[in-house]
Amino acid sequence: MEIPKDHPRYRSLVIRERLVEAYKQGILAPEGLIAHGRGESFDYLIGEKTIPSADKAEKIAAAMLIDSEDHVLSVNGNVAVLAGESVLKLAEIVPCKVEVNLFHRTEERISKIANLLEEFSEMPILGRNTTARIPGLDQPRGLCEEKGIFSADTVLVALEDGDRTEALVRMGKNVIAIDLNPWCRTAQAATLTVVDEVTRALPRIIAYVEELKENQQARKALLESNIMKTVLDEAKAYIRNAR
Ligand code: PTJ
Repeated sequence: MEIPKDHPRYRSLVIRERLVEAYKQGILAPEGLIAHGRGESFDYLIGEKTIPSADKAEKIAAAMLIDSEDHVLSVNGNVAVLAGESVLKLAEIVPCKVEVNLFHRTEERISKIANLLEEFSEMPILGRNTTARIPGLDQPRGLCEEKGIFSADTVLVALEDGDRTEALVRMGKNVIAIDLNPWCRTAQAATLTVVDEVTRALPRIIAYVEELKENQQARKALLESNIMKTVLDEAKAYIRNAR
């Protein structure tokens, strides 16, 4: 469908078309379209912009990623379609690994999503060779790579399912979540939650990685600030007071 450039909701409509197209190609799960609608409703409530608490969380996320030893960016269908290029850019500058890990897992979708991500970088994309399992997640979505999510100390997830986030935290990992709904289980369970839209959040985290990479003192101060949970409460308060 041709979307007129002067339509007041041009960007939103273009993104919807992209998601529908990805669904037709078997990259996006049908449930991904529903998930996107859930996200859009929360994005309306925060004014479709990065709120101050998200900005703080994005800066802490950058510091956490730089100072982790073994970090993985976990990618599902929605994240690949919406922000695949940003994921690879972040992975290259941190640097860290990228693994496809799906809720509605099929080998065909894993392969299609990995192929899509490979268009943005020459980095190896993990997720095809899953020999490990996240303890307590018996469904196929618990499968992961031994040298990827399974052994990581920090995992960044976006638009993620609560069970998997909780299981990763139980494994002792730092989980950085990007999710527009501060009340969802992922947001509650994650070590740090960025309440922002994924296509806004990732470029901002990239910019903070660039800013903080050579500034160990600033990173130390951020990581010792102990505001991981405060930023989530601030996002909830922002939405409560928004309308
Ligand atoms: O590709 P798969 O098979 O791994 O499946 C991925 C989906 C997204 C379908 C799966 O993880 C799922 O069903 O997710 P949920 O449970 O619907 O949760 C999605 C969460 O992401 C919700 O809390 C939404 O508010 C949030 N969300 C949706 N779109 C965005 C978002 N958060 C940030 N940016 C978005 N664009």
